[in-house]
Amino acid sequence: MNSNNDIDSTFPPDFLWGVATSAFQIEGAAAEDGKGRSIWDDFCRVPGAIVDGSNGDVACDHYHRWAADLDMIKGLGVDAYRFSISWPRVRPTGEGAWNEAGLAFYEKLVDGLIERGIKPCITLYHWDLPSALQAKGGWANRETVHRFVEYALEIGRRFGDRAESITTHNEPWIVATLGHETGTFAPGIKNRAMAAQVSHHLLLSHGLALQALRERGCKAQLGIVLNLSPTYPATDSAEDHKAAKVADAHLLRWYLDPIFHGRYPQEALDDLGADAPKVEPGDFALIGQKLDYLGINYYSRSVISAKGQWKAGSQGHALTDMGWEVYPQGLTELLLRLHRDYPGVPLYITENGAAFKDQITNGLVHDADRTRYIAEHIEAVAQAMKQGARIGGYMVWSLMDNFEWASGYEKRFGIVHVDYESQARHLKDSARWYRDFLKRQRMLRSGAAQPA
Ligand code: IFM
Repeated sequence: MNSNNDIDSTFPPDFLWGVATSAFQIEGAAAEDGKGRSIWDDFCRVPGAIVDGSNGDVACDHYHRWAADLDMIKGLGVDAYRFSISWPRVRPTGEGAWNEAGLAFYEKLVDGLIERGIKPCITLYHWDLPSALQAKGGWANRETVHRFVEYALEIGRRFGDRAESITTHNEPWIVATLGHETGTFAPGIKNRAMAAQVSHHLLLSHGLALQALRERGCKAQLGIVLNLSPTYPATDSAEDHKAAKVADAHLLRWYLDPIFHGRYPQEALDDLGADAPKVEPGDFALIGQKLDYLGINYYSRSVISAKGQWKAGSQGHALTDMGWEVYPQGLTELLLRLHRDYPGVPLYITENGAAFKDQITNGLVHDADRTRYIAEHIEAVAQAMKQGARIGGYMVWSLMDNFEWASGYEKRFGIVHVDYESQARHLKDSARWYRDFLKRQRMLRSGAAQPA
């Protein structure tokens, strides 16, 4: 890669390039057309839960602006759009009657994408559990697993023939750990044993949904998306190495090992002790359904110090506005490790991107840091592919600025700027770079251009 962020690798012709969003973060229309409440609607009302006191009531108003947003996506020249379905929009209480008006929105979205030549990649669960299910215990209640399977089957029945892929869960670690252990995300619970049980139920619901969708002949590719932040010891000391191994067992292997190897990692079980989840006979066989793909959300590495003394950026790496280190080589290393330890499944980068403080002037945003971040990570993917990893696609997080959970609207991840007052969208320089990069990739593939 040179200083203009030109990437000289040519990706395979069927490599899937995309942009990603999620329902709660962009849709708004929180109480429209019969939509039920979600745990995030509730969490946003908890004083102090969201940094800027905001909520998802309007967000990017995508529910009303979807057609123009799809035109914008088409203009970027991507192959695929990854979005999530709001469970309470299509089944307001998580059980009982389906909400046809809510389903009609996703019908329009899916058909609108296909009309524009863009592949719909659906995520079923991107964190917005119907509040009515939370009132019955939420993910800590094993019954929720069955409600999720019903939801997955209905979406599979309606969209499975048109969607490119259906992902069960986005980042179950966040749901379990931030939602139920640290309590910093919805539903705001602080209980380590419950968090471990929730993680098990999420995995079980994933496996059961995959099994049920396949039994019904669902045509879409089926998989799961994990946030995989590789862990590194802060120093060469034995304590830091040990702490990094335990952290890795909690964050990466906790979700990968049950799916691929039929067990939880012993290091994490030892650390959990009495807080380890209750696993019923046969659960691991259900969880271990074959994946058509594994989605990886990569943003940064985690550096682990046994004494908790490590400071992000102390080794000279730049930080994003989230305070996360820019560490593209971590992505290459992660992909090669996955290729080695969990072979046989195509890997997709389902999220990668960065929040930076943007300035908009006359509709222009010169987000050089974000452009460089994206280019460096695409290059990191290319490096992993050159060394043998099987990667099927890459998606930028995010299409546009949106509700960044507990950070509210203060952190901007979009390659498109959103003015939340007027809802005007403006392509940032990073979006223009991505669009031009994709154009060039198409030319390189067809032999009409020379590598940079
Ligand atoms: O905005 C989130 C997204 O919902 C899940 N992955 C990480 C992103 C950035 O924090």
